[in-house]
Amino acid sequence: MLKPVTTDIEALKILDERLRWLSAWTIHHANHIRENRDGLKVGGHQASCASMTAIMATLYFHALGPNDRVAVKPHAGPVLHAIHYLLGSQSREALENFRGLGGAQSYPSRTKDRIPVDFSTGSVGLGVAVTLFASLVQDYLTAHGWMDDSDRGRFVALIGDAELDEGNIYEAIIEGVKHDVKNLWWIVDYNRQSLDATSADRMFERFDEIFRSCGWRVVELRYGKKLSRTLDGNKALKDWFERLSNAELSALHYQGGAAWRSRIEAELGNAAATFLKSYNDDALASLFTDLGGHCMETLVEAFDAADDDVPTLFIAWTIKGFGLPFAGHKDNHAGLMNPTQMAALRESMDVREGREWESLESVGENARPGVEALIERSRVAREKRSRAFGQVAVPAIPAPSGDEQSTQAAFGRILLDLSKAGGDLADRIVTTSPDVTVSTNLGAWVNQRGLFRRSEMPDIFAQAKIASAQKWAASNEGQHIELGIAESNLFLMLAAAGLSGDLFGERLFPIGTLYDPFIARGLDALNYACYQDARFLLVATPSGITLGPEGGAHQSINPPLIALGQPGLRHYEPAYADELAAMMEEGFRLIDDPAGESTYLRLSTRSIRQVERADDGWREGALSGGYWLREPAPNAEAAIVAMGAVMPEALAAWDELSEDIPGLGLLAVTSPDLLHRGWTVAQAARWGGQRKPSHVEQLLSRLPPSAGLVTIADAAPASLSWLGGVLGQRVAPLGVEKFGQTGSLADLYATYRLDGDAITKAVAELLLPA
Ligand SMILES: Cc1ncc(C[n+]2csc(CCOP(=O)(O)OP(=O)(O)O)c2C)c(N)n1
Ligand SMILES: [Mg+2]
Repeated sequence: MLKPVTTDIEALKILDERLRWLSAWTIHHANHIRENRDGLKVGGHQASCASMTAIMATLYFHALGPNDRVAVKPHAGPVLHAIHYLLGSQSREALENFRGLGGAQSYPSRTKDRIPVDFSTGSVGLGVAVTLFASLVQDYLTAHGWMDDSDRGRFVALIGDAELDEGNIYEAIIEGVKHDVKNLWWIVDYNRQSLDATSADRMFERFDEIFRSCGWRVVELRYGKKLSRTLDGNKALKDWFERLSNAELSALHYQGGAAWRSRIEAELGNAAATFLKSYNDDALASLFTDLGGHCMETLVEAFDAADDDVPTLFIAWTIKGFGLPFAGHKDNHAGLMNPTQMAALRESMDVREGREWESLESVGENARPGVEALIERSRVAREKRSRAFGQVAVPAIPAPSGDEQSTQAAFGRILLDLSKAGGDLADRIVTTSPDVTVSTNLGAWVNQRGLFRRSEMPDIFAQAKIASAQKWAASNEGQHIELGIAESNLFLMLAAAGLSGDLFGERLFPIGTLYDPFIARGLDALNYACYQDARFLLVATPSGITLGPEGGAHQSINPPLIALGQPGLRHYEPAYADELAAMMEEGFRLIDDPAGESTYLRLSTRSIRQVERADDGWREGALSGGYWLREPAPNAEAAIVAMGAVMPEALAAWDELSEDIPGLGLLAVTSPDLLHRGWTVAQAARWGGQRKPSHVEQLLSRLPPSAGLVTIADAAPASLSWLGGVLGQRVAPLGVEKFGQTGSLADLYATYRLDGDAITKAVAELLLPA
C-alpha cells in the first residue's frame, strides 16, 4: 500500500531543525533584541511554531506540488516565513522586522506579506474552511473550461487542534459533502494544547468519527517509527501510555526523562524494569517525544500514500514547543524563551553567535549538498502570483423599466436581462445563496443559468410535470452554487470565488444573496473575505422594518453601521431601479479593478414609484454616495436627507413642507459609507496640502451653515446623523433604534417615526427656537 520513502529523510530532519531555529529566533529577535520603543510586548508563538516544523518541512520540501495552496495555522506564521527565507523568497530584513511596520506579519497575510501567502489566517477556523470552498471553486473552473484538469491543485489547511472547536469547520464539511469536494488535505497539529491549557480529553476520539461520517479519510499519525516499534513490543507500556490524559502527557513531556521513569516505575513496577534499564533519562524523554508529527519517515509515508483526491484529515500527534525548554507546559502558548534559554538552544543546535540569521548555519559540509538540493527541488511558488484583473469588459447595465419597482425585484430583472443578453460578464457571474435563492429574487437567473453540480441532478418536479416557477436542475455547466443555510459558508464561498483571479488566474464575478439581518451571522467570515481582498457583490434583501409583516426577527437595523466600519466593502443603498443598475455596473467594475473592492447592496422588497429624471446628472452623485433629488436654494433653512426605501415618505414630506419652507432640499443618500470615507480622505489630503473638498462637503455646502438636516433611513439613525459633523449643521436624526415587530408599513412607519409626520415634526423642531 505505502510507497517507498523516496526523499532524503536526513535532509528533511535538518530542515525541520532549521525551521525550528529560525522561527524561534525571528520571534526572539523581535522581542528581545530589536529596539522596543513603546514598551509593548511584541509577542509571537515559539511553541506553536515548534509544534509544526516537521510537518511543514515535509510538506514544503517534499509533498507540495506547484498548484497546491496552503492555509497555514496563524500561529505558525514565522515557520512559513522561515521556509521562504530558506527558499530565498523572504528577506532577512522582513524577518528582523517581524511584527514591525512593513515587516513579516504576525499571521500570514495575502495582502501584507511579501511572500506568496495563499490564504490569510488569524481568526481560527476560517482559514481551514476557506480551503474547502477554494477546492469547490477549482471544480467550478475546471467544469466550465476556465481551467485545465491537469492544473488542478490540492488545498491544504494546517490546523491547530483547538481550532477544531470552531463550528464553522463543521458547517463547511457538511456543505462539502453535498458538493462532493475533493483535493483537500487538512493536517491537524495534534499537540492537545489550546491557548489556556491542555485540551479536553472527552473530545479525543470524536473528531475522526465526525470527519469519517462526512466522507473523509482520516489518517492518524500517532507514533513516530522509533516509539511505535518500542510500544509494539511492549503491550503493558503501550496500554499505559495510551491511557495518559492530555494533561498528564503534556506534563510528562515538560518534566522530562526522570519524571517518565518514576511514573513508569510507580505504575508498571517490575513489568517495566528491563525496558527502563535500557534507557537513560535523556533517551527516555527523547523516545516519548517521537510522535507521528515529529517523525519524518512517518510524515513522508503518510503524505506519499494519500496520492488520490479523497479529502483527507491527518491527525498528526505533536508536542507543543517540541525541542524547546517549555515543551508540553500548559502555559506555553504565548511563552517566549528568555535570553539564557535562547542561548542554550543556540548552542544545542550548533548555531554560532553572530550567525543566527545564516539560513544553513550548523548544517555540516557533508549534509549541505543534500539539503541545498532538497530546497532547490521544492515545487512551491517562490514569488507572489500576479493578480488577474481587467480580463473582462463590463457592459453598461440599463435600468429595468417600470413605474413602480422594488430594488429587490429590479435586482432579479437586471440579472435576468444580463443572462439573456449573454456575454463574457454573464458567463463569469457565479451566484450563490444560503437557501434563500428564490426569496432574494435570484430565481429567474437560476432558471436561465442552472445550478452547478459536478454530477447531473435532474429536476424531479419538472420531470413529473408538476407546475413550478422555479427550475431546480443541476449540471456542471450551472452558474448558481446552492448552499445550505449557513451564512458563514456563504461568506467563505464568496471569499474563495472572489479570489479566483488570484488563486487560479481566472476572474469570476461572485454574487451572494441573503437576508440583511443575517449578515451578522457570518460577520467574521465576511470580514475575513474582505481582509484577503476577495471581490464580490453581496446583495442583502429584504432589509429594515420595511419588510413589514415579516416582523422583528427578520428586520435589520445595524448593517449600514457594520458596512460603515468594514474596510474593503462598499455599501450602496439605492432607492430606485436606475440607481441600482448603475451600482451593479460599478460593483462589477470594482471586482475587476486592481484598486477596487467588494460591494454590499442593501435592497428592499417595497415597490415604490420611480422618479422622473430630466438627465443623467444624478448618476455620478449616486455612485459617490448621494445627490440632490430636490435641489436646495442657497439660503435654504433646512433639508431632508433620506436613504433607500423610505424615499417616498421623504418626497411626500418635501412636497408638503416646501410650501412653507422655500428652498427646502431633499438629499438622496446612496452610500453613507462612501460619503464618510470621502470626508476623511479629503481631510488627510488637506494635511498633505491638497484642498479639494469631498463629495459630502460639496453636497452640504449648498446649504448655509445655519441650516438644519432631518436625516431618515430604515436603519440605525447613526448611519446618517454624523452628517451634521461635516460642516457643523444641526441634525434631527430619524431611524430605527428598537427591535421591529409585525405590522403594516403605515403602522410600522408611524410607530418607528419613519413617516411624514415625524419628518414634519423634526423639521419644525430644527426651525423653531427652543
Ligand atoms: C476566532 C478566534 N478566537 C480566538 C483566537 C485566539 N486564539 C489564538 S490561538 C488559540 C488557540 C490555539 O490552539 P491550537 O489551535 O491548538 O493551536 P496551537 O496549539 O498549535 O497553538 C486561540 C484561542 C483566535 N485567533 N481566533
Ligand atoms: Mg493545540
